[in-house]
Amino acid sequence: MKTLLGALSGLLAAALGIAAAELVAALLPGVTSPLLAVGNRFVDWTPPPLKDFAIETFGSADKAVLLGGMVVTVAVLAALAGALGVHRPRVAAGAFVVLVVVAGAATVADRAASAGIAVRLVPVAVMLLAGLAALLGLLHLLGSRVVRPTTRDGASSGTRPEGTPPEGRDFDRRRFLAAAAAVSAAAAGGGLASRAIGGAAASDRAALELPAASDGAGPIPRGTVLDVDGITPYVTPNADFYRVDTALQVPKVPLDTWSLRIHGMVDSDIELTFEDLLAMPLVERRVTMTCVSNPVGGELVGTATWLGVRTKDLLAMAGVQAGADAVKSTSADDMTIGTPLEALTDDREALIVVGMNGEPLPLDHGFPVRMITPGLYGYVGATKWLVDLEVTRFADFEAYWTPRGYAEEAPIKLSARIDVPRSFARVRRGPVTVAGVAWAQPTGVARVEVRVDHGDWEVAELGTADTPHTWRQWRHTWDAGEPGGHTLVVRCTDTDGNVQVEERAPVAPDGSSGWHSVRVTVED
Ligand SMILES: Nc1nc2c(c(=O)[nH]1)N[C@H]1C(S)=C(S)[C@@H](COP(=O)(O)O)O[C@H]1N2
Ligand SMILES: [Mo]
Repeated sequence: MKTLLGALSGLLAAALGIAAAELVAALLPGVTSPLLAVGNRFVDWTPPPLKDFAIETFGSADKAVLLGGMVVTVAVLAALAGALGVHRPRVAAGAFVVLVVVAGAATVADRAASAGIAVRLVPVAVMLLAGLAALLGLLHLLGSRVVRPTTRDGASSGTRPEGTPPEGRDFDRRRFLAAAAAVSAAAAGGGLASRAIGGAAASDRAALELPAASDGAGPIPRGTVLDVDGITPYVTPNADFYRVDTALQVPKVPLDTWSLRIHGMVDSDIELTFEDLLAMPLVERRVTMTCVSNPVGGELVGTATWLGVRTKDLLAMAGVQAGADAVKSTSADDMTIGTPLEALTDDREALIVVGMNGEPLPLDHGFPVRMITPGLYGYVGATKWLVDLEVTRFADFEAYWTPRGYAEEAPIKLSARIDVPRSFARVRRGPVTVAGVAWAQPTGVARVEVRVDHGDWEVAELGTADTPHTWRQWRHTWDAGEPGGHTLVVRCTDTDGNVQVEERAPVAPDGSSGWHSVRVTVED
């Protein structure tokens, strides 16, 4: 019984320590909470193959899985320490200090933190004091103080040390429970308060009304959207848009704290507020975006209507100097991304984006401001929570993903995907609709072909071309005759005549290649 209450004391002390640290971290600008800092270490140290596995297996839930695993680990360790602490409070305190030191090291090293070291350590100190006080206080109430380290023989032989009242009656149960309830309430209160503080960005977003574009995306052409059951929608709703980033907790950037610095190899440094940005000419463009981690046939791809300022207009304001070939962008959570200067200034119209499908950017997708660079994988051109653009040279810096096994420059490879029928579907004999999407930036999709088993390639029908930077829906009618298993394969060709290659490539270092296929069974 006492062991259980000791474990409970450990758990509650850890909860209070973490909640207090979260609250203090939320109040201090530029400071990462210890829990997130430890998580960020895991994210940064995860080898790319494991990261790709996590993205493929858990999708956008990868972060929840990591955080859940951390919470369970900390809970188990804290409960163990508390249980041990019933007889050995010093050991429990020591274990707690070790956990805090680990969290402290992660906090000091955190990439998302911008405050000075001393300030970064404030939440850690609070965690130590609050957690330790709760732990020792609760253990004290359990009556463990009468066990002195010198009476070890008594404890280890299983008999009670001299002077200890019998188990179960040796402590004031009411006082312990009252104290435990108080610690729980304080932990819950701290947790809720720290969440509420993060709400400023959300309420700014809710209240924000973006100006209209002076140069709109225009209506979607007639015939672009094909009427096929189960095909990917031409424009991806925000709620369904894939999400890939290293942020365990989405950076919450209130509008009045946001600014964009443009500096480096420029004639004059500039710093813009959100208002300054909105005062510039806004354009709206439909662009398909995808992730380098998207496997053949994968779902990490979407199309949205983006509203923003042309990146080249912003760079021109600062005046790019000769010799520069790259822009290093930095986010509020200190992600760094390197983009070829040319991709940001040529006629593909890279954007500094504020709106997505008629709304302010969702918090998950970079509120208040992100980059969208048509034709480049997200990790080299789509910085979310953007705060800094440095005009520079590739030779002079290394972006976050570069030492992690990904190419410095990565244009999107052309690709086609079969949406219907789904893999392992059972279909009836007769006409079967095969359909999906294909993308080939920067020139656009010219042709999509479908092959059944080892038959001839047959040309599919394409939705009307919208822009070279948006995908095209396609469909084909297959006359399914022979009952049994069949393999459907798709490939696309761009308007320059480049045909999608059959050769399989993994996602690292610069994106997957290979034809997507699905296996279906024709029923008798
Ligand atoms: N700050 C920040 N921006 C980021 C990332 C990130 O981890 N942090 N990931 C990039 C990657 S790998 C991709 S594919 C896109 C994904 O954008 P989305 O989540 O809006 O789809 O964001 C890019 N921008
Ligand atoms: Mo990505």
